[in-house]
Amino acid sequence: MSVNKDFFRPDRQFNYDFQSVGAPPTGWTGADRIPEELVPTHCSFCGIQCGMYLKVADGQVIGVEPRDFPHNRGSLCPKGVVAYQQAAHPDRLTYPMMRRGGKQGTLERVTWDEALDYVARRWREIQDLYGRDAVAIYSGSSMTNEKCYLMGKFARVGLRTRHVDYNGRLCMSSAAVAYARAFGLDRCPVPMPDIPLARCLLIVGSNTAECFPILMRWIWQARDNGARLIVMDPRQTGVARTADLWLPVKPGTDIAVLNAMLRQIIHDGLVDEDYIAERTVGWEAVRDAVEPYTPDVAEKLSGVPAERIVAAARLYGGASPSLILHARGIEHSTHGVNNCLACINLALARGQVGKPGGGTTMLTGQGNGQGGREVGQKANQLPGYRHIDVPEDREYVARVWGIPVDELPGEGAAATEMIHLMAEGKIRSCLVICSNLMVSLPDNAVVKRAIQNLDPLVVMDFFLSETAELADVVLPSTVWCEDEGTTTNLEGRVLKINKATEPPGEARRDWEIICDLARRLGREQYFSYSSVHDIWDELRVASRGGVADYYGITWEKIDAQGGVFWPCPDLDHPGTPRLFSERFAHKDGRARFFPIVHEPPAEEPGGDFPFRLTTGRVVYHYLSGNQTRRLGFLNSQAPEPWVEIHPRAAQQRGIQNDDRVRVRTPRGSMVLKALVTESIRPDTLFIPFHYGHEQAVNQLTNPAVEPSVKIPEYKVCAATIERVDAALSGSEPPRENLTPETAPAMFPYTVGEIRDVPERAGKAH
Ligand SMILES: Nc1nc2c(c(=O)[nH]1)N[C@H]1C(S)=C(S)[C@@H](COP(=O)(O)OP(=O)(O)OC[C@H]3O[C@@H](n4cnc5c(=O)[nH]c(N)nc54)[C@H](O)[C@@H]3O)O[C@H]1N2
Ligand SMILES: Nc1nc2c(c(=O)[nH]1)N[C@H]1C(S)=C(S)[C@@H](COP(=O)(O)OP(=O)(O)OC[C@H]3O[C@@H](n4cnc5c(=O)[nH]c(N)nc54)[C@H](O)[C@@H]3O)O[C@H]1N2
Ligand code: SF4
Ligand SMILES: [Mo]
Repeated sequence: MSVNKDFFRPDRQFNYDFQSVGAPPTGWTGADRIPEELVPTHCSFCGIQCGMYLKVADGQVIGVEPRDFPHNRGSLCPKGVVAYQQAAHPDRLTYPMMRRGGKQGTLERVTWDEALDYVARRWREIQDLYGRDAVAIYSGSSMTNEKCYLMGKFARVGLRTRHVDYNGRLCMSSAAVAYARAFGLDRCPVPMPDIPLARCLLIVGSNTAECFPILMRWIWQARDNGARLIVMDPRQTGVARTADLWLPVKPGTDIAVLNAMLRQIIHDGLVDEDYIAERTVGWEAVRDAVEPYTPDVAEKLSGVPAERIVAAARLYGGASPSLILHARGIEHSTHGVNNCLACINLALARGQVGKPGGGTTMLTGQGNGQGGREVGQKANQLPGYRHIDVPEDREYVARVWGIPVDELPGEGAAATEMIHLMAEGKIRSCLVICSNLMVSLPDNAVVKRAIQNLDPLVVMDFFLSETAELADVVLPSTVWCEDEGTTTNLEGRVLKINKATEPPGEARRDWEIICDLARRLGREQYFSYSSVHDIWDELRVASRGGVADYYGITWEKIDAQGGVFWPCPDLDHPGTPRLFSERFAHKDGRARFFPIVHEPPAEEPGGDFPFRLTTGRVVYHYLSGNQTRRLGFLNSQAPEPWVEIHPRAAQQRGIQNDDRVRVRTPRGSMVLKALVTESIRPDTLFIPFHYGHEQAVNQLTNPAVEPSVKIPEYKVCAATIERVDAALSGSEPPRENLTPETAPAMFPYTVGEIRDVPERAGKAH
């Protein structure tokens, strides 16, 4: 397999003619057509949300053109260039399906009436027998704000269940909570064009070049201006190869390094005492907490050479403005919140947060990862980042929705906990929208058994995902360019997605399907929207006065300004690109320090499992791969998963490049190709997670979660690797034979309150 790393080079010129980027889908007829219309919109994939024009002829999207938008300045990455090929793809689901003959039966074509009547009837039966909370919604953030908002409202008002959560739980819920705790507000504080102002960039746990290719242009610009670059990652990723300093950390041990850096900065006299005194609370405890982390102690814990830690502290501590960019490498951890808080401690001690080009930022992953977590589809949240347990928040939203406040359910289970409740039979039916949890949740054998307990499992998707394959009812919906609405990108910039074409066959828009289900549940009066704009206007009002206030954002303003940053509390307000320049969002205006100590990952290597297995992404695929594995060019570049292993480790085990190997963890095993590379620590293995069935790395991952926000520890578990011929001759321990009854025991957590509430204004988030 060849992974063409040149694709994310900033100087590469993309040719937007699709013929240069691989074969179009079968049946394609658009190659020689002249576009009649250019529809301005944004990419369907990552959190950058690059601006693009879709070329339309005869009502079909036939290509893409650059669009000069403030944050992507006309560029697209390889995924953005072919995103449009999803629309006319022959694999599109074009009619509803239901499983006949029980769980072993097949999915067969039905009419919309049959499918929706059945679902509504079953939901009524289940709720009558087992209570309202026996039906759940598992939602996603690759959808517009309007749809994410609707899913939260549909759960609470349509189904009146408390169980609604979404895939952001798996993504960066730990970072969101860290920001809410430290700053009182969860949003990236800096707009992308501020990045070149930084004199030093510290990238912690992000493969930025492959996951946010277009952000790299801002990083190169900072580098051209002389900024220093430090990258902390167990792998020498594309961006690490260009860094001044690479910190090759053992997966799961970043706190040791971050604390040692802060200790060094203190000893070097580089803390900003005035800033600490005027703008923060809690410094003394942090100063004391980091003192034991000498460079030698940190080296022992993290594997990063002590002198590199000192060098990093001096590079970072000697520059201003300095910006820390962090992502899932530290957030997918059983101490993910603390990892982020350790980054924040560094930036606050240096007086950076609130400075143009300074501070910390999380790199939000999904297309609408930011908006999806503030419009009310989280288990404990109402629109506007309001909290479902705060009486005045409940009253406000109940009033907007026109329901008595005591009808509004309380907090539900986190997405990871829902699996537990399904296995226990407490959740009996679930609507999965915009998620492919058979690929994305950890330890997926347990997930499979849990969701097979559901009757019915209802999946709304536009391609038959690995999860939809197991569904009892499949509802065909639309790809992003068949509908309109807004997304909020990783900067907090609200953008407008426009419709370029109509849904194929009988496929229907998600919001129309949801409103139709609400009608069948007898809740029509609360879902009588005639357009997406109606939903947007209600969302604006529902968010009004909340932390994430969208009230002043209109579609017209988005067009006129090139996006609008929230908070934007009234119609004359221009929006807020930079946060915290004067004050933080806590009541007293100050940021919070939190003393953080190193904790090991939930599962450490040892005995039969000597390696640390970590997982993540490659530039060519998006998340569970259900979309990108169907796009010819992208799939041709990375058609199957591989495991990265260091030459020294490979030699010890007699493994050569391209050998087939078996990787095993306490939960399962998989066979795949070895990629022998010096760019990974010798004690670490890496597998991309974009593949399904026997190619899914989530057969192996640890379902342990962060105790307060329940994000899984995707980034480290214990593993072993052997050549397949060696593996076959050895005896492999049999996997425990799980039944739905024994499955819950596999989840080392109990269902409880999600403790992501900062102290501000009682429970304001
Ligand atoms: N091409 C592509 N782009 C994407 C996506 C995609 O699927 N494909 N998904 C989008 C989404 S939803 C997200 S969340 C983002 C994710 O964006 P990133 O977080 O940048 O991507 P990941 O590959 O998950 O992990 C980042 C890095 O963390 C490293 N890492 C592993 N363990 C540790 C550790 O313990 N400490 C440190 N410091 N680093 C560690 C891995 O080696 C990896 O290089 O990307 C977004 N963009
Ligand atoms: N091992 C491992 N596992 C991981 C991660 C990791 O790094 N390692 N990363 C985690 C992260 S950060 C994330 S964000 C999750 C993502 O996990 P998922 O959310 O499960 O993955 P997606 O591929 O985004 O799934 C979205 C599904 O919804 C469909 N879809 C897209 N848009 C729409 C829409 O508008 N409407 C409808 N109805 N359907 C739509 C797509 O076709 C796809 O099948 O995976 C997590 N899992
Ligand atoms: S960087 Fe993200 S938003 Fe931009 S084209 Fe690539 S996938 Fe799409
Ligand atoms: Mo994500």
